[in-house]
Amino acid sequence: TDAYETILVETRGAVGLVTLNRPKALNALNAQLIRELCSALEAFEADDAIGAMVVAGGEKAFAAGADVKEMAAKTYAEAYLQDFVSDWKRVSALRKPLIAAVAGYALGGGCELAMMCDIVIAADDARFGQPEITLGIMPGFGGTQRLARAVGQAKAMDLILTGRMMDAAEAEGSGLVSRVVAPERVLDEALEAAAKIASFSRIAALAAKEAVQVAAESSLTEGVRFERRTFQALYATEDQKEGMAAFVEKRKPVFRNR
Ligand code: CO8
Repeated sequence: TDAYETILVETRGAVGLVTLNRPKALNALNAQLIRELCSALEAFEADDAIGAMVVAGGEKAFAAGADVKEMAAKTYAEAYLQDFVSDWKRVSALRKPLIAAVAGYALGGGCELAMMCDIVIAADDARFGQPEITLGIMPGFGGTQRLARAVGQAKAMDLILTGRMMDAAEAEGSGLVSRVVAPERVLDEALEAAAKIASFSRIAALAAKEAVQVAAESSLTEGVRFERRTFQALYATEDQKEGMAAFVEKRKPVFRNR
């Protein structure tokens, strides 16, 4: 982890924290940062001591988008042959819960990164948008799809076609954001939520995340079927026995992730 140059990586108990750290460029997401972020998150994913992860930015920006200076000269042939931005699949493939702590700008790829997280905690000064159209392009890492699912077609079209930003209140009201807090609270709020998640049965947490994700990609009947089978499967875990025994015995459960 000492080798990372564009991110800071630390653990807080059972929570893995990655802080984007290119403040002079408002955390613009260049290829190195994307590589380092994916590696750090995958290392937490593989670490049995970690139950949930937080990705945070700085005070002024979560991330102001893909690095425009790095992308400016790219040709279609390069973009196609390098499968440009496909690295991002690694973030959405994570099975452990991932929380975004967003203060300041979350634009373009920064907004798309936030939308790849399972919970978005925003400071009341956060601003979200997909300004790609102002650069002669369009969102490239899921923005058209995830924003439309999160906030509906009417608002997604408005944001993507005009490039305007929305503030935290509008983002919360339209379903993009889970919670809005004061800027000085945003990181702690995210870390506390992650610590809470990490304190539960890991099997239950991963299964619940997976089931909610299925909702975006299936019919109601198929989704409910997946949920029911997954729910039933949890009765095969020791953690279910422990969680319910602890409730009945009025004590705290000790989950062992088995
Ligand atoms: N790329 C590269 N550098 C950036 C970026 C960016 N996206 N955003 C800000 N910076 C740099 C600025 O160039 C400036 O550097 P310098 O001091 O060397 O001139 C520094 O950060 C500070 O920025 P500003 O001086 O502009 O700060 P302001 O407070 O005046 O403005 C804004 C803040 C409004 C956020 C402004 O910086 C801005 O509009 N940034 C660009 C926002 C944008 O268009 N983002 C979308 C980028 S395209 C994209 O994300 C495509 C996604 C496709 C998928 C790929 C996923 C990674």
